[in-house]
Amino acid sequence: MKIGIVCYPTFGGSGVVATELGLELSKRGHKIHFITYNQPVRLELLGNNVHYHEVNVPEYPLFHYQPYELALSSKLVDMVKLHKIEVLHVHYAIPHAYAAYMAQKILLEDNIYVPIVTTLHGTDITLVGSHPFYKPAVTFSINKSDAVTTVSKSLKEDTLRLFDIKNEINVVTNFIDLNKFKHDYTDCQRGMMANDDEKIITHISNMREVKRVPDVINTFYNVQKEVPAKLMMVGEGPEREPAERQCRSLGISDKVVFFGNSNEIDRILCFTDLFLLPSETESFGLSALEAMASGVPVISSNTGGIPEVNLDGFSGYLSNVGDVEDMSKKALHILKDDALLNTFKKNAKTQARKFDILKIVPQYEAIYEATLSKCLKLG
Ligand code: GMT
Repeated sequence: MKIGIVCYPTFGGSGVVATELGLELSKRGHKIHFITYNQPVRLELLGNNVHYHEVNVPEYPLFHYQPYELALSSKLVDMVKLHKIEVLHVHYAIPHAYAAYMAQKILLEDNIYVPIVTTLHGTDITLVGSHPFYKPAVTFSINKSDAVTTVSKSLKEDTLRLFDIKNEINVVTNFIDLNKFKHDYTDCQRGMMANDDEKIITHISNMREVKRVPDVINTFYNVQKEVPAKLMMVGEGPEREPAERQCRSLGISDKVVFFGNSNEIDRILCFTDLFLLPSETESFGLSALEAMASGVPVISSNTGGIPEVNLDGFSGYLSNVGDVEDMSKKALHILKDDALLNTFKKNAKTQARKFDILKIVPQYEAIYEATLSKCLKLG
């Protein structure tokens, strides 16, 4: 199949999922066309089956806001015609589903029907999309998609609760390429980051308010009082500066490393003992799954789709949002007992295998095929 993928090309989870999906589909013989404003950060290899088409938005001083949706719709029209793209898979409703709908309508003028598959990722529903300023357009574009998927059961429930949805919603969970997280634990060079007696705790996010970064620092602060430990903070965002200040005022700056954005997540997770994800809301928690695939147990909040990913008492522990004391207690429970830590590490890997890319990608292929045959039937 020839598939157009529209996504945000940044470090956010939706862009990562879209990129990994495209790469796996290309390995399975599909021709993939990424259409976005930058080359997606995890997209390193372009080849016979993987193409990238840049959406350009010319700056014009008259416009207070440059019209990205318009440029994207036009690019989609051109690319569908030029490369005979059969399905458009758009990740994140805003503005991608809306722009794709416009492209679909424009193409109909030339008797071309391209079905749209929309994958909802979380904040497009729970935080931004349900805002009254966007809600009518988001509802419309979800209802007009030929197929809609959410990345967890929890996000499906949120979507049905927050919007007037007429379409069927399929849950296709996020996934992981287990081969990318296969480590040899003797070769992690953890000595570069910590002493032998120190445990390594990691947090990875785009450091927005929703990630509750201060809870990460406070949990670590409690843990390091009882167990020698280092904290790895990976990612960039508005909460990074305040977090650095918080570390200084708690007197733990020498124990915390701020990496910024990294393309070496697998290497960082390789030497990690415990992962923290105390988010306010999280439709899935891809970073927790990446940690688990590396054999790292997760202490997380019990919000949104996280309990579908991190199994309480098995791959880690869940706590109520904001309950730093409970998260600290549970982190210490795991970290103080090496045998228990090893059991949790093994369990984390076992749990991650449920989300093997090889189990999930065929579900998307089936959806593409269903939309195509529906279109053929409709003539
Ligand atoms: O919250 C983020 O880190 C970014 C955001 C995105 O759209 O890229 O992530 C959302 O989609 C990810 C991939 O499906 C999910 O794993 C995240 O849980 C979800 N974030 C939220 O729901 C807050």
